[in-house]
Amino acid sequence: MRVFSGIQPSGKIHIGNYLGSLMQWVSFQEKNECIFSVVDLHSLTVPYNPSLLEEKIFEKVIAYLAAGINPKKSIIFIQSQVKEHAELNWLLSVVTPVSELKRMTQYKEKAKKYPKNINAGLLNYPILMAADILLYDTDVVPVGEDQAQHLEMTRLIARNFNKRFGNVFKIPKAFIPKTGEKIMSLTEPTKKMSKSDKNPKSYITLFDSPEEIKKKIMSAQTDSGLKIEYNPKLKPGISNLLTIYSLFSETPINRLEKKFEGKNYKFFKENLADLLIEKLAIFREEKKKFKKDGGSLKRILDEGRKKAQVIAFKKMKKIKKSMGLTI
Ligand code: AQP
Repeated sequence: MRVFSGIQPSGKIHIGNYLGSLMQWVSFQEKNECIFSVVDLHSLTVPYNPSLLEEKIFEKVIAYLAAGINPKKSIIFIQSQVKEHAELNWLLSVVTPVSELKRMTQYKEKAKKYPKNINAGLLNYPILMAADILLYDTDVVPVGEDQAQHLEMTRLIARNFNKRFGNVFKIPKAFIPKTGEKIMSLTEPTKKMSKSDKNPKSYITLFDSPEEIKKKIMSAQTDSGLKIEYNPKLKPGISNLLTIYSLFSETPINRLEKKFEGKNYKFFKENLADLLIEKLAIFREEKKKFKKDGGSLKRILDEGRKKAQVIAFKKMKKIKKSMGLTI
């Protein structure tokens, strides 16, 4: 199977991105042909600082490598360096209904969040995402739950295109994990943990220092109860922390409930902070390593770009031909 996924460099990569998406990539890598991109063109749709963008892009690549993505097995590349993504975005736009784009939850939420920046890119985001996926004849796309709607849109665009121009695209499937598909904010546990949240206490980044991790976990919002139990409706805060604990420790939630029976929230949070400090150490170490050796990061990306370009160029020819364009 061919697997494709990406993360946008819109902010600091957090444990939600890791548990919902990046961690799945590592398991897919064992038996599949995988392509992982830093989808930088997507991040241009919200306000950003151009002088900080490159650093954010490199940080995502370091996170991929530290998580266990092996550049000898999988392709790692930066989206904007393979021009076919932007080109296909345009071609797919002619089979994409505007009415469907306007229905997208992410578009509505981001338009509300940035009322002075409701740009066409924000509306067209799902078309570019479809281009990313369809360009590589992708079978499976591992993503968190928030991207399920966009994946459906990709499938719709592919079907529309195939109906009009012949059987050009594979119809990809989303892979959404059963647990960790939606990690919630630490400060407002009924809201998704998000990179672009203005409050840095709402998320734990993969590169946070031990002190930051401890502070954020200890101040995470919980209810006034005493019992450490999983009940997302009544106890969203503690349930979210249990989910995070369970995934990082590879322990089922019911075993954790037993383990922490009779213990208070403070004790549980201290344990969780220690666990995260230990599990995220690899990200801090790799970042330090690559700071000293930026050249090897560039080499990995160069190789990835070349491999992605070969696949994208070949596919583009086929797509353009099917549309009657001169190639
Ligand atoms: N809270 C989350 N829980 C589980 N999975 C999540 N993902 C995002 N948030 C959570 C998954 O992470 C991958 C990368 O996301 P993205 O960079 O494409 O952007 P996003 O989905 O919009 O994620 P953010 O963190 O909320 O970023 P901003 O704030 O910039 O919009 C995706 O697979 C996503 O599902």
